[in-house]
Amino acid sequence: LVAKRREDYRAPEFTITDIALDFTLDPSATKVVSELQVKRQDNANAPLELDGEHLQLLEVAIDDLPFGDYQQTDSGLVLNNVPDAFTLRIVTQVNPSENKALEGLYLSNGVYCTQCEAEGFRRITYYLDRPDVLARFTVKITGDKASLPTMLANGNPIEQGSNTDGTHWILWQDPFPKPSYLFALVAGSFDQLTDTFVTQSGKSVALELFVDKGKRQRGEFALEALKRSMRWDEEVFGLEYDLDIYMIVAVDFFNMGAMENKGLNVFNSKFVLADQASATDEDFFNVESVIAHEYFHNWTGNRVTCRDWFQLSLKEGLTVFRDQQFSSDMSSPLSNRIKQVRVMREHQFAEDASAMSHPIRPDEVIEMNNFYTVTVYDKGAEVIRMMHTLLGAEGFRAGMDEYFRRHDGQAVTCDDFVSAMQSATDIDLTHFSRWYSQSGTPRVEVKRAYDAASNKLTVTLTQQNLATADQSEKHDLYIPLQIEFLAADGQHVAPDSGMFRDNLVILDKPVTELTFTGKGSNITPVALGNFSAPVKLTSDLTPLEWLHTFRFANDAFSRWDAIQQLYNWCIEQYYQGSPQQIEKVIWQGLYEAVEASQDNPEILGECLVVPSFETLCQTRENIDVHALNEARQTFSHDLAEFMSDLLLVIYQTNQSDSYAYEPAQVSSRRCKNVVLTLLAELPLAETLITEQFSGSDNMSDTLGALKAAQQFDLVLFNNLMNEFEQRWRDDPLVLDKWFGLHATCDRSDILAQLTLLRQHPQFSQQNPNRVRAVIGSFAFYNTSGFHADDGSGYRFLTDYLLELDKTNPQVASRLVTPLTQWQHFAPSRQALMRQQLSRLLDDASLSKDLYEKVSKALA
Ligand code: DPP
Ligand code: ZN
Repeated sequence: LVAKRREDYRAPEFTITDIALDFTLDPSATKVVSELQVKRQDNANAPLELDGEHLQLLEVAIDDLPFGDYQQTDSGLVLNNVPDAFTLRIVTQVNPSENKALEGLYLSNGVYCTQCEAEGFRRITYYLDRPDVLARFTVKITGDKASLPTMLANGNPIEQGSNTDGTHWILWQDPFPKPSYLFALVAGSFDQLTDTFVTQSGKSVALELFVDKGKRQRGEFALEALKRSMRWDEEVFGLEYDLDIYMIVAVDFFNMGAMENKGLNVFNSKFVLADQASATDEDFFNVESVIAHEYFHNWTGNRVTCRDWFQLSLKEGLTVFRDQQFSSDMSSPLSNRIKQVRVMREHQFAEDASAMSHPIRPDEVIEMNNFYTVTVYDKGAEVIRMMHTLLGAEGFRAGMDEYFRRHDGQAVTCDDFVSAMQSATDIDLTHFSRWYSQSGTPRVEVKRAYDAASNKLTVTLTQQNLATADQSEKHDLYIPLQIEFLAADGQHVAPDSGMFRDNLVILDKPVTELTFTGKGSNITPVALGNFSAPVKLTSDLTPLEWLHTFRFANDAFSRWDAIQQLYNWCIEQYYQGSPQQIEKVIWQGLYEAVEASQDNPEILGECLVVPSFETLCQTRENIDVHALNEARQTFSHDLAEFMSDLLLVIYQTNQSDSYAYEPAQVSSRRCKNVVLTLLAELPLAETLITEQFSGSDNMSDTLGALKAAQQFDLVLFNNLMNEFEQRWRDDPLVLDKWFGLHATCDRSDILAQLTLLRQHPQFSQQNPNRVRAVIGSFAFYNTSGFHADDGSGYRFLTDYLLELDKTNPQVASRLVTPLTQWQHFAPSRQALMRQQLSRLLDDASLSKDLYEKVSKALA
């Protein structure tokens, strides 16, 4: 298996200007007739090499004459001696019901649907399946009228009719040339929600949402979210929708979250269906943000697309940034920012420290599906955000306008994007653009030195870029660091010089110094405000200075982060076996910080979350997993005990009357449930948990009670879980929460539990949501079970992956991630993990998805 390299990109030798597809749907033998208008792009006499996999070829014709001068290979079809411009007709047959990989055309609960990004279209027909070939699509679908009343494809429906054999047909036309990865087809029987959106220029757009029969009411929120997204993109970026109709279909079997196919988004039902009874606040949030994300792709992804898949962050980093800005405008900037940073610190930092480390624009890929990563998406969004910080909102908007002016209708590169941004202001982005090519998490260290003789304090900011698995040589980056400085009385002070802007300093060399003359030695630097760059920060602040920061910093994120740093420090004392290092004044300071924030449930709720085990791992080496996990637990317990009276008051004051999904209630509810989880460390929590569970009128509180019960004890947990299962046993989407809670439970018989869960009537190995809920939750979040000292957790995952890989390599490859992230652990544990990775690599039939990750992790 050889990797493809970014630097080997070559423009296609042929292009396809038009494609007419004709589908005759059948569960096991769907016929696909494809008629392509092909044009040679260069003068060479090259053969036409089309991509195609898992296809049964029935017929090839050129300009209406049968054509025989071709070879079929493992990966496609090579046609020799073809003319410079011609019509190519290819007839293939596919088997949707056997397609368990969920790429190409497959059946999801009786619904025909497609997933083509990145390279699924080649499982439908032979084609130039690459994003830089843009064609106009016409799609005819013929199917059984009774069972498939709805048949959809991209663009607008232009003709339809019935046949005498009980089938009907419809013809769709998409006026916008597009790459094959944006093609979609859906056919089935749905409940439908409809609405209209009038764009800012007065054009009326039909909105249509298709959900499983009986789920109409659960789709209402998504439809409203869509309208909010459409309005927001007009207001903030001046971007209007461009077709007459926008459709969203929810399907139950889906590898990813959702897919932005032109005019016809296909969604994992998890990110469409939501109502008070069945969805948590977090679910509502995710639905709104994924709806927005896919909608925003219409411009950043579809109108301007990627030249090649190495450029994936061009559309994903940018679109994640856009959906983050939207979510922040819809609710609250602080909790949004914290959510984003948690993803970075828990998952992206881990990836960047692992063998899968790659720049946001990767250089080498074996299986593209492996690169839909937190690095490409979330670190990619952080890189866009830094540009936004540097250019300012206006400069950024000007750059975006220029990007669309230059590239609408084109397939372009990350360099093209940066160049458009460059044109907007005088800020030189040359050095900055290194963020696209360099992997790894930079470390930034803040240190102080005071010279009494000259009464001068020097703050030294050092950046360090360590070698990663994929790159041994590193360069200094261009890091925008938001920073403020507090004097002992809490007043702000400014350095003598050296700031790029108020509260912003640029680190563009190994060491940057800021000095304070005549202001004494007692100055606290508050660095990385709003998480202005995706870096790991270390500093010489004392525990009391973190508390000082919490009291006086202007930046809300820095205030939250100060408490997190302090927790981290405290947990370290437990981990080192000397919790007595945490003096009374620190416990007292934490108490007062919480007490002083009672009127702000948003920051309070976030501050009462102790850093996750995964986050704690990112700043440590040679970790003793169980000791660290226990240190974290014991600290949480002692914290809860120390402030139990206060926590009770907060719990009681954050009770809302009747449920609504709106920012103030969401913050208050979150605060209440975070407090309940902490209180679950103490005996008094039992009544609170039971009462909240039985009195709850919404899923957030129900789930909050279950999580607290999981923390509290096994008896209570099992009782409530059984009750929950009775109520929701026929609702797989809700039951996923139940599966996940069982799979993350800290208990010695966890593997037996997992085996039972796999036998549950609602579990299905074919369904990615179920698999993620059971196996994914266990591998990613069950610290004690997954990391069992005898290696049984690793073995369990490996056994499962060996099975799953045969049907769905894409999902298997996602779930192997925790096993590949052994770098921070003690050597004996690394050996156990590598042992299981070797078992995977020994499997001769391993998919290239798993092969790529496993072989790197063992290198
Ligand atoms: N392009 C999709 C998304 O991120 C993933 N396939 O929206
Ligand atoms: Zn996306």
